[in-house]
Amino acid sequence: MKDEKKQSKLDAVVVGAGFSGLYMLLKLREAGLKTRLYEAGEGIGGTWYWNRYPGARCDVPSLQYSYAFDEDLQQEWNWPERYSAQGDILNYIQHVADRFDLMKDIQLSTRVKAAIYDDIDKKWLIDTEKEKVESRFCIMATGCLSSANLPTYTGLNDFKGRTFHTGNWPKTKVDFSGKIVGVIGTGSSAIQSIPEIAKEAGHLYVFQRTPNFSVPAENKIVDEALEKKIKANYEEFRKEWATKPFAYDLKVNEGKATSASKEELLVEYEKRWKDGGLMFLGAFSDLLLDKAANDTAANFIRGKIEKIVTDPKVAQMLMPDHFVGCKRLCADSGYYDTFNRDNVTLLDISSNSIDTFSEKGIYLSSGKHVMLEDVVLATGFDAMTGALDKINIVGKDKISLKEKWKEGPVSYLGLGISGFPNLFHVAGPGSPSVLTNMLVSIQQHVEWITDCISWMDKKGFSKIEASREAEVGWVTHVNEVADLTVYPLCNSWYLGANIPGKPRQFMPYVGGFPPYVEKCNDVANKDYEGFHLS
Ligand code: N01
Repeated sequence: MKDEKKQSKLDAVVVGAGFSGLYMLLKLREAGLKTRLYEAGEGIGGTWYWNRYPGARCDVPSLQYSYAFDEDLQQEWNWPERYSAQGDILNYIQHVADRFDLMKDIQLSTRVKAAIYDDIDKKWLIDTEKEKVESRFCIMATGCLSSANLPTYTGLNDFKGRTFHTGNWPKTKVDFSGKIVGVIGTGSSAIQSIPEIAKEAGHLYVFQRTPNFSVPAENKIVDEALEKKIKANYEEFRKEWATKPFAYDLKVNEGKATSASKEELLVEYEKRWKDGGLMFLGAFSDLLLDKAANDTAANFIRGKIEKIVTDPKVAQMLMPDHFVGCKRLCADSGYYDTFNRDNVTLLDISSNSIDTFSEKGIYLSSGKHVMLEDVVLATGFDAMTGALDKINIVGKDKISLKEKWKEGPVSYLGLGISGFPNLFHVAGPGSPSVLTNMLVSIQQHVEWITDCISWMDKKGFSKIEASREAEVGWVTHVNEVADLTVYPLCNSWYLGANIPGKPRQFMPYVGGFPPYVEKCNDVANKDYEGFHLS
């Protein structure tokens, strides 16, 4: 049958309309490339479009979690809160798209199904649901946490109540008033949504497999004096924040927990707990590097849980026994306190696991049936590689990316992949991405990619491809650095450990944002060392 799809020829295709894709579109357009962005969703915003669950908000301060590329934009925008709620971030993203007239080059509701490289004509053949496109470059801005992890419980489809995943939440408000609700999972999404759902629900059951460390977010309205101070010198502040390991103003104490006295530990942890947010991770310079140092932080948080939660058995169940930060530290608003409510019950599914769903709830392996009207799957994502796995990406040697990455993702700087010429990945595995302020990492990648393409055009190159040696060397380095920290010591999505059968490999680069930028700049200054150009 004749393929009736529209055919287009472009210089660049961008996949995904989150913060990465939108800025990528803007920069490539400015560089003179005929560019089009394809987005599966009905709207733009990526993470902030899909994650509309109650309580969803950012854990990086809003004045830093925003684009830095336009002085007028950063001056005119006013953030209402210290940590922005999902809706406010989505409004900002829409404002940016309107202000820079991006929508005209964005095609919504169009999933990219395949991208196949044609090595003879040096172009990507991209197949979307509606259109076939030929393009010199293909830029994957598909997000690190965009492919939902949906558990495959027996009987889930038979459940007659409503089922939601936090990462694919309905656009209209979900009313839990008086309902018997079950939340499965206790990661960041659960920890933000549980206190909100508990306020509405008739009864809330929390199904916990692994407890998580959380610190109070201490969200509040934006401090006007601070906003004024930052806006008076935004560029300088941004420059300074980019010199920090996490690419934002997370102040790391130079002192070590292992050489601090009990009193010093307590003073520092209390101060950080009171200030709120992920600043807690900077309490001591060895917190993420040394097990004994980390234990001091873990004990402090466990002590807080013991004080906040009135039922000692529940408090005990909520106490994690892993290292602080090796699963992403959560920032909450009243999470532990929620377990003091009469309408909230914590169920430990590590010892008494979910057996099957029934039409009216969940059977645990003990035989106990928990009656439910609504189920919220706060079960996270197939992180960093999941979104790419859904697209049939085939490189120059007819090998798919899924096949190439079957033992774990291998790429050069998280930007380019050997065997996949002219394909770039924004904030891919092997880059600092999820361990930093994403907005800063995204902008650095987008600008690096744009500079690279402009340089190629100037020099008359039509093809760029990471060398096998460069990507192997880089991934070895990424793993070596991770092994110096506590990060690989628990079962996190950073390692792919949350997805059955996914190879265990530490995916983000933990060496810090500044050294990573230095490496990227060095590669560019040496005429893209580690890449083959032709
Ligand atoms: O996902 P998660 P998330 N049966 O993977 C459990 C960012 N984020 O959506 O730990 C039962 O962290 C799983 O249990 P276990 C942030 O980077 C940021 O919460 O695997 N349980 C875990 O408890 C974050 O880290 C914010 O044993 C199952 C939970 O589900 C990342 O997104 C807010 C299960 C999943 O936790 C992901 O967070 C929200 C199963 N089959 C998200 N499968 C901010 O604050 C999984 N679980 C900015």
